[in-house]
Amino acid sequence: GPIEFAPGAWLLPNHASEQAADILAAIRECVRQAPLRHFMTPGNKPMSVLSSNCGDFGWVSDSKGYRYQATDPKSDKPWPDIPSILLNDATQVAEQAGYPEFLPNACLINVYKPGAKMGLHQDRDESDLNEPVVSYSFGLPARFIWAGQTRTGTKQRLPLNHGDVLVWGGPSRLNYHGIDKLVEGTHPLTQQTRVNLTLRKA
Ligand code: MD5
Ligand code: FE
Repeated sequence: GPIEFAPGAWLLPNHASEQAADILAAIRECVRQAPLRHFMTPGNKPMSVLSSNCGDFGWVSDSKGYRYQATDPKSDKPWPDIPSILLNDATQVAEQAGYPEFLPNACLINVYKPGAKMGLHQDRDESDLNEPVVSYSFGLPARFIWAGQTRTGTKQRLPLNHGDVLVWGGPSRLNYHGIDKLVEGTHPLTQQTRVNLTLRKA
């Protein structure tokens, strides 16, 4: 069952494994319309993950900074809709964790290949930090790093496996976090990758 590993932060182990194939098929259609790309950091270095978005808003990064925007900068077209199977599940999961009526309008799609990582950061580009974040892990396993309210605090590590779902809210919403360098492997649904879907209210 669900594990509250920090105040307001829940891990639902294996929650989405049954729906994984359907969710991933819908996401494959999204990235056909809005292709994966390496966003550039504000320091003008390519991120190691491959990214795209679905939803009314997408998280983007370039030399001008991080922001949410309604169109894909590659095409200037709106992002694809969030697949209903994913949107409905995210609302349910948030409710189970104590955050009723979560209606995300942004879903960041991050694809990790072996060697890709995510440095310690806070998710603070959203306008209402009282809204939770719901995050799905599919495919290859990863080690989640989580550091509390400061970058320099004690780091805890949490394995994230295929089908695991995380909900962050309340006092844990601004915790620093990242992903260790992905280890080589192969998964029947995602081949040599980890797929992370992070749903937020922009
Ligand atoms: C991942 N992705 O597993 C993570 C999952 C990202 C990102 O960090 O920004 O794309 S999201 C984990 C998360 C979200 C919001 C708050 C906290 C963690 N937290 O307070 O630790 O690839
Ligand atoms: Fe994050």
